[in-house]
Amino acid sequence: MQNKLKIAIQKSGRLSENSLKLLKECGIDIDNGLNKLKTEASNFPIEVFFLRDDDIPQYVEDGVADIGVVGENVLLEKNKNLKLVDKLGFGKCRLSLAIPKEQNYKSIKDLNGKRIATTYSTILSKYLKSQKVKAEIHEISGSVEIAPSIGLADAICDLVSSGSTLFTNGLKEVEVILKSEAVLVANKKLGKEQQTILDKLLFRMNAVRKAKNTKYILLNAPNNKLEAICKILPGMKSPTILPLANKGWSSVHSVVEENQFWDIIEKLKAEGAQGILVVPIEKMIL
Ligand code: PRT
Ligand code: ZN
Repeated sequence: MQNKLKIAIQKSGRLSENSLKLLKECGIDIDNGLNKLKTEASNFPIEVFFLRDDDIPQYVEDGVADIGVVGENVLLEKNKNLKLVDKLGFGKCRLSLAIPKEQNYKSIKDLNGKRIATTYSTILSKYLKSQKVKAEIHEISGSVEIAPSIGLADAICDLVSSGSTLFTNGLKEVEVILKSEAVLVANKKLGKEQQTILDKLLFRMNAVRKAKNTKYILLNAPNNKLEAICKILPGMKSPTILPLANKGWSSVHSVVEENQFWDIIEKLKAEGAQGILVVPIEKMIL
């Protein structure tokens, strides 16, 4: 049997959909039938394990899975000996300290001697130590945001994305301890074959990412403006220029980066470009 790369992703939760999407965008067909714990891709040597996110670092460290997708927050909290391979750009959130909104807050020193409820006791205790604050950490396993209102704690340390959970529970965010997003982690001692498959996967992931940040652009320009227009459009090597049936005009094709996009369009228009078309790119191999 051919060796496979075993990847652990969250079974059901905030990272599940995007983790599967990531594989799909890399052209990997996964049958994720309901309640399956394990499945194989039909067209790529990969096996997928569906697990609770909290268990993924341990499974990857033990080599039960070769690689995994988890939030950086979970990775740091579990503190396992893993290799961080890539940041994935989804599942963005922050781990923050929050207190009841009516309370005054000047600095982290205000938490000296206070009780803080969290599910992130490892990260929190390191942070408090670095800030030279002595507080009592109450580790609980869920519904952290209600701890102050039921008298269990004076403050909480929890994940925040929109802030609406804090708001509805009468809390305000006072410190950001960590900014987090989903990451790809790997076992530190991958076998040779597994490493080769991982490299193939990373190559595909890069091609997808580059394409997302880039647009294909087509426009028509009078020939006497071509030089100025080509200077604005860098392209992968240089723009492609094709003559139009309409004499004295050409069609110019190139790729532009998303973050420079509007800037470039304005300059092109100013130089007399017309009929500008912008098309998404699916994959980009350099
Ligand atoms: O069952 P399993 O253990 O696998 O899942 P889980 O319930 O532990 O995790 P899940 O699915 O809630 O989150 C998985 C990962 O998503 C986390 O580890 C983070 O890396 C990331 N993530 C991104 C978030 C959030 N955003 C988020 N907003 N994880 C949790 N939240 C929660 C937060 O705990 C709080 O209760 O959402 C609430 C706050 O959201 P806002 O929008 O109201 O601020
Ligand atoms: Zn979890």
